[in-house]
Amino acid sequence: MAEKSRIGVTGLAVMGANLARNIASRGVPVAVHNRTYAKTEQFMADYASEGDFTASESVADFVNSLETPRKIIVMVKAGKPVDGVIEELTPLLDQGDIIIDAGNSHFPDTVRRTAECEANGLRFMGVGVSGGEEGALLGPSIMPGGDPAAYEEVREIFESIAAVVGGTPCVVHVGPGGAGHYVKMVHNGIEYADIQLIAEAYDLLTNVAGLDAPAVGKIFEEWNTGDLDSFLIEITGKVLAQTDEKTGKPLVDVIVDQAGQKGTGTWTAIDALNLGIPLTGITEAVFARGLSALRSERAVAAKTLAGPNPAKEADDESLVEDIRQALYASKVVAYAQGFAQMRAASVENDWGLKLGEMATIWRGGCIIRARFLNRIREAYDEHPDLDNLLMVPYFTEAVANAQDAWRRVIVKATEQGVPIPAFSSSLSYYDGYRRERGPANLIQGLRDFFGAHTYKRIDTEGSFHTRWAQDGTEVRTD
Ligand code: NBP
Repeated sequence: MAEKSRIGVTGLAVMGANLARNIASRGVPVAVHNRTYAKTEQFMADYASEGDFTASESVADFVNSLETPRKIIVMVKAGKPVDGVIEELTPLLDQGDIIIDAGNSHFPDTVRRTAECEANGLRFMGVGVSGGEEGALLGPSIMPGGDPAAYEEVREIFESIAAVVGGTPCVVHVGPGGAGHYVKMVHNGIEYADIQLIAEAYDLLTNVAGLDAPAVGKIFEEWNTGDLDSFLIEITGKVLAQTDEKTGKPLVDVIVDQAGQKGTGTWTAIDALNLGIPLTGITEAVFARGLSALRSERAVAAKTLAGPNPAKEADDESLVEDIRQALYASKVVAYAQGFAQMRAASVENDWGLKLGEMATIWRGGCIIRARFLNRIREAYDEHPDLDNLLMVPYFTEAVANAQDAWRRVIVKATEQGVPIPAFSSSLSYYDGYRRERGPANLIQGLRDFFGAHTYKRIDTEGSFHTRWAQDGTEVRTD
């Protein structure tokens, strides 16, 4: 009888195939399966020589080809397909077997699936995997959630396939239940904010500083040598440097300005709204993609709605440096918000997330990998219960140093009619957060006027209502 495989992968599209190859490349025997058998056959034709793979056509044979307790990575399209695969696997599995959903599942689904599997005597793990197809093959950032004992059984394999930064693998058990997919969701949300901020900087460098795409590309290349050093800044330089073969123009200039999305940014924003956490950067990034999608409406509005008619300015070195600083400060705010959201979710769900570890495992393999995550890790190492990243000296100073430039850029963009929703909402968040007294006193007054929602006083304990439309007297309501 053939030797049993240590782990199985079902779902051999680009992510599953590359993950299976990555695992096999570490000398681990891997069982592979895909709903459509032709894909499994193709996989074996292309990669069988790379490692010890056992391919099966039926789910039953796949399950039987695994040593027990079985460990099965499900890498299929998120949503109903994951439930379908679990339903198919469940009657074929034994008590204690482990189903690992490594796709981009929505965390409430993971919470539900964990309970359903537990009721059937199975262990379930929701695992975030970032890094796209190249990451899956060469070393992703992995965010495993679920039963810690189940994680111990796959830890060695996960640590061997993850990206490594400074000798530390980019994987750690994140927390129970839906914690892994939650952290992956916020990772993707931060990715939205990062990309939107980069797009705003590109817009300003193009439409305010008057530079062409290759020149902007060189600026990003230069920025990638400093505080902004990150995968996304690096590939921005490369994308802007690309020439279109057909027209000879910069390729970005012939790409339609409509951004797609798969929904993880929206999930992050909705969850922040549910938690009551201000998450302006990520949410504005989602809205900006929505606005970009209204291409035909924008074409009409461009001819109808008045703007300030921006005059292009010549390349101005101080403007370029101002934009760099505005980008950095806005990025600090976006991360501060994303980490505050994870903290709130951890408290709400009792996940015990260690935020410094999240920064650690995002330093390599994933799309938002960046030098700057080292600073975030250090901040949480020193202050594990930090309310807000802006409050540690490194970030307090970084934003204080950048704020004049940040404000100048926002004034200039606004004067010239260039939209900068993520830059400006990040500054408004910063200004709002650093204010001891804001204007919500008036909001409370209005709410009390029209709805008797009551208010609190700065000088006395208790709740009060004023009979605004009657005799104007104040009554205590508690
Ligand atoms: P896709 O998300 O395109 O899914 C294709 C796979 O799902 C195929 O193996 C397909 O089998 C299988 N599948 C479907 Br569709 N419906 C099924 C069903 N009812 N039962 C069983 N299998 C079913 O693949 P992907 O791009 O490799 O992504 C896999 C997961 O990883 C997704 O959750 C994705 O969001 C996540 N992810 C992707 C990336 C990326 O860069 N692409 C990065 C990080 C995470 P078939 O061959 O029979 O149709």
